[in-house]
Amino acid sequence: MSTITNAGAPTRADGTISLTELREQQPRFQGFVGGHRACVGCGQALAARLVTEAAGPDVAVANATGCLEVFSTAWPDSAWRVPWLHSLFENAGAIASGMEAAYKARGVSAKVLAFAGDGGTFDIGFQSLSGMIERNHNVLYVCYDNEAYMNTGIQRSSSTPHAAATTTSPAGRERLGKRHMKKDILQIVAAHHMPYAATASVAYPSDLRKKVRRAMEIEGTTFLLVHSPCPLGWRHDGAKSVEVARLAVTTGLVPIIELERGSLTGSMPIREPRPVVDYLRAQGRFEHLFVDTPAAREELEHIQALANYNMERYQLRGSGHDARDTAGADTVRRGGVRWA
Ligand SMILES: Cc1ncc(C[n+]2csc(CCOP(=O)(O)OP(=O)(O)O)c2C)c(N)n1
Ligand code: SF4
Repeated sequence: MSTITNAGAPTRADGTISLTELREQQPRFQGFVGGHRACVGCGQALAARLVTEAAGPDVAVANATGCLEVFSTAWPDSAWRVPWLHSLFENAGAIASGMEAAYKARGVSAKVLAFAGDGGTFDIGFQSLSGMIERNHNVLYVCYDNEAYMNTGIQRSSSTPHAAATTTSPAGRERLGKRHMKKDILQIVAAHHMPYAATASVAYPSDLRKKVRRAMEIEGTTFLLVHSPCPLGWRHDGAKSVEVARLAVTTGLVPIIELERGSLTGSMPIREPRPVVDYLRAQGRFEHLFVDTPAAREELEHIQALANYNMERYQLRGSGHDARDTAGADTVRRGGVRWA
């Protein structure tokens, strides 16, 4: 049996503890467990773990195809410890709607969660997502946003940020990465008059868990967009995923906000904003912007202007008295045990 050592948990005389024993001692429910095949440092794997942990056992998942499904369900293994159903790329919203209606008809009390990547949400599954929100099914829809179609080889999606290089928006002499802007999916779903739509990041796990719990309490459709680094597609070291995700927030490029019935009701303040180049330089998908040409300089200025716009629009600039702190007040807990 595989063993690991852990300074924070009870151990055997030889200093080891079996994984089964460790899991049994964990105070938190784990709906998504290890043994999957995600790349090292995959933000989606971390996000799925945090979301299911916060959601608890009384849920059922509809999962659109994409990296999350592929790396977690390779026959004969499954990383899921809750009822889980495959959906197509284009219909997680429709499948989740049907599951919720079936549970209701049978008098079963369980919350349905729909999981999809940005390709399955912003692009190909958008029609069924929109229908589900309009009908106000009692579903929490979580989009794991890694900003491209990663599972099929890093093709751009409408969530890919402006100027990022992907295999279908390469950087070259003609163009510096993706020409178009990232679609503002949060405002688009919020325009359906839905009760709750929010953003979160794997760099802020307590905030993410809190939002899952808040969304679960609401009757009707709720939406959570989780910014989830992909070391393979973003081209950064897998050990730096949380650092990169945090920079996305502290530069203002990924605002962490809550919208209720379309109105802004919450935002994570940024006490010490960082320049966007700190975030961009950390990733190979933006490396073409760091050459000394007028076009590259113009792109960098443009991206900084986008971050400044977010800071103003959502009033993200924080002060020393803010309760939450973007400099890392949250620490990642592993399965309820705080590791030394
Ligand atoms: C209608 C349809 N088009 C294309 C595909 C192939 N396909 C499967 S997953 C995928 C990309 C998924 O991207 P995303 O939803 O962003 O998830 P990620 O893999 O990045 O997590 C594609 C293109 C498909 N299965 N169905
Ligand atoms: S390609 Fe990206 S999203 Fe897919 S498993 Fe690897 S790190 Fe995760």
